[in-house]
Amino acid sequence: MDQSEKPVFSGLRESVPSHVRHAGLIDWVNSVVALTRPARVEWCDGSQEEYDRLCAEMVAAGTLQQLNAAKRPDSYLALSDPSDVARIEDRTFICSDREEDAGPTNNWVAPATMRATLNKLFDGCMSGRTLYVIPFSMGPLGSHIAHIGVELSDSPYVVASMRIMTRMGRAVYDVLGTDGTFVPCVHSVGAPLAPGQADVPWPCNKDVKYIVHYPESREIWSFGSGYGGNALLGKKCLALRIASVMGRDQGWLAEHMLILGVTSPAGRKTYVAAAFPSACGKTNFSMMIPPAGFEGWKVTTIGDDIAWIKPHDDGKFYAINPEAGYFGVAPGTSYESNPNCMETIKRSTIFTNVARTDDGDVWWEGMTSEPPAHLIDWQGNSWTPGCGRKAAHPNARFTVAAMRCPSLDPEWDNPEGVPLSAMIFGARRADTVPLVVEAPTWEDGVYMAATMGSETTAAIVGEVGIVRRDPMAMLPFCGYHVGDYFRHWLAMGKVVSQPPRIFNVNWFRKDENGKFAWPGFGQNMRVLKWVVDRCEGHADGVETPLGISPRYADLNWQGLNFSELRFDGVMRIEGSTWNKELMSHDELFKKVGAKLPEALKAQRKSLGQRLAG
Ligand code: SAT
Ligand code: MN
Repeated sequence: MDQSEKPVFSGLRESVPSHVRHAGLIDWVNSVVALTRPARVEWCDGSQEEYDRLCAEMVAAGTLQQLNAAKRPDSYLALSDPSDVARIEDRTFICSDREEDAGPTNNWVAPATMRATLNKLFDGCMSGRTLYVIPFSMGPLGSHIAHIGVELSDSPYVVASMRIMTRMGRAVYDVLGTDGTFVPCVHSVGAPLAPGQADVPWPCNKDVKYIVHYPESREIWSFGSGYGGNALLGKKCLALRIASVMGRDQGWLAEHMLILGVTSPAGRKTYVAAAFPSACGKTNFSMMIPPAGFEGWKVTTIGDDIAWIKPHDDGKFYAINPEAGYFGVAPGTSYESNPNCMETIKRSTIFTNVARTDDGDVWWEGMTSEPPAHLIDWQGNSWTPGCGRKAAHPNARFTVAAMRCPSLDPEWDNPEGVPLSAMIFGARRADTVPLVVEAPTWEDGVYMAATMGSETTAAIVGEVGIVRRDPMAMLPFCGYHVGDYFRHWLAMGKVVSQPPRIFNVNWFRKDENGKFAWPGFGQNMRVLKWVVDRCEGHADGVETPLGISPRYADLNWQGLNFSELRFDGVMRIEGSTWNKELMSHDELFKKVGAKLPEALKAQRKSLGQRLAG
């Protein structure tokens, strides 16, 4: 395009609302507008009116379909481009000044090189579109624990989703004042519109995608994708990758963890955080309803994906959920697996890539045992049972406000957070890893978490079912060198006098017929109760080479027919699989290289001896 033809946006300074008084922010918005050259700029206020108007505009554009208001009030369905359905780890970059600060588990490009690449891509990339200015807070607005971000995006779907997932809107500017700190986040779907060019329902760039973080200047730039963690930059990009770097520098932890509260029949409350890789049941676990046999027990939800964990004066770690909504996996969610979630998403929800029923509601695999006789699938095609295709994409999602969750913990919004008694690390493993083990010490626990392996899921673009090491379930989310991250974890255990106990679980072990050997979902309460009782000092266990485990008699089996034989099956530690497992720990440690802490090398040695002995 000839320079003279470029539609230059003018008069932005005049269009800045009077409540935006932050000169640095205005200058930055101006510079991004000059670079990306949108047709319009909209300063979002986060109001219901704005949300409703944007949704109506998206319905008119074909991006959203309004669902049947009687069946699913105030709810919408978005069908993404088939090339834009999940996080793209191989296009995610940590551009620290020094390569060694990104480490062996991150993609690294020198910041100057990356800036040159992105400058070309962002040049004019918003033409024909609206640039939305989205102010948001991760964590309660104005709380000392929260961090503010401002996302500039050319996607109205991102605006609507950010309003659900974060504290988004005008009040953020009051907190920012004239010179407050914010994380600048720039997002474009990477699909400029030429004059007169018709838009598509889900604009994205099929060929070029970049999710870029500059940890030193704490900036995020995302190009080409409109989906989930690629585009809602407060979530994985800010609250995990950038926040993990802040945590390293400031002495706290940003983790891929749900947070839940367990109340005993006697009214004692224990808070637990649990890390699992994407699409391994964090939302289900965080909203669990205790099964028969656990009368009087209650589980309440603080968060389903991210925890910011800080040392507190009383010698404990306190955790907050920086988010305000859930971007959860729909397939498999049902009144059997997660009734609280089904209630949460009954209304006011944006569904992405699920199937649509003939009466304008939604459906996905596992929602009901019998599929409807006819559906429109996630690609917009007619679908019947037995047609051989999945109706919903396996990574189909719902986006819904936390406020809608019936099990929401009254403390979920408390800026002080909740005191953690336990941390659980879990992964998806068909074999090798037993149902539950407690680490005898913090260091043992850090080793266990650091060496965790999990089968890949549809939450990431790539092959599903491959076991890979996923330290602390943070492999795709740690914004710095994984060796420094392990060191930070080891050090954090010494910062407080009562660090949480650390447990390792595996809900996904399979039996000799290839079926899940553990019933999972609400039955996980049996394990959770043992965890909580261990924290309280009144549950027994036995020492195994991996740590402390319950015997059959140490768990409450009331209300479930699960024999001791089957229990032994899910608890078994087999020499042959553990030899392989240790080799894969060694591979990870080799990859971590010179920054691997000595304490973890010592742990590896002693684990080898215990398993051999
Ligand atoms: O797409 S997201 O990154 O937000 C979901 C996930 O992978 O956990
Ligand atoms: Mn996640």
